[in-house]
Amino acid sequence: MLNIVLFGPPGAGKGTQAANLIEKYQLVHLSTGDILRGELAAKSPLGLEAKKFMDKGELVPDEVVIGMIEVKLDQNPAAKGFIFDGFPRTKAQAGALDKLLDKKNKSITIMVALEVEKQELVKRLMGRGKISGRADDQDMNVIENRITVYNRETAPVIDYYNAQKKFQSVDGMGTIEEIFGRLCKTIDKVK
Ligand code: B4P
Repeated sequence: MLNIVLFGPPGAGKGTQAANLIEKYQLVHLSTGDILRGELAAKSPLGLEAKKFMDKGELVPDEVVIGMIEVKLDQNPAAKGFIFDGFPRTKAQAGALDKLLDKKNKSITIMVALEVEKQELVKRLMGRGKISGRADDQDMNVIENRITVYNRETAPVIDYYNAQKKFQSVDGMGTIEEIFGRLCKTIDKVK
């Protein structure tokens, strides 16, 4: 089984690369951002609660996203593996994910972190904001806060996987194809 944590700051290309990786390795894509936006579009109680955090560029509470991931894991018992995109975003989420996987006799194979310069992140997010209509991509203050929250709460997740010798850094600057090539090379070494 191949279980990949695809990691990086907002706008690093996680969602973009996950779409290519699931096709190549036949994995199930679990994006907490996509799941939350789905709940938001459906105006579910969970979505309406999450909106308060997402609109400000803050993280949704750990217990909410951990519960969502458990449901999705249980919905895919025959999966060959998973790509966790945008999750875990805190050390508490990383610990909870290990516990969940352990219960099912599974584990994370590798954590790949896309490294992208801040100026490029802002450019990509503002670019997407113009076409997607995503509220959190259209306001410079919200984008700045997402990057600050990433540095404060999410970047420490690297230490968590480094301690398990599962962390790999990948250059996330360049074309989508170039970055995909680098990711595959890194993943193929541990597959
Ligand atoms: P996410 O949906 O995870 O969104 P994201 O961090 O903005 O990155 P995404 O992966 O979608 O974008 P990508 O880099 O592919 O999170 C949104 C919000 O949900 C969070 O702020 C938080 O509130 C909440 N949330 C989600 N998960 C959570 C969790 N686990 N815990 C708590 N809260 C959580 O792409 C960005 C743009 O760049 C795209 O337009 C793309 O086309 C472009 N791009 C990609 N690669 C490129 C390249 N190589 N060159 C040029 N452009 C490129």
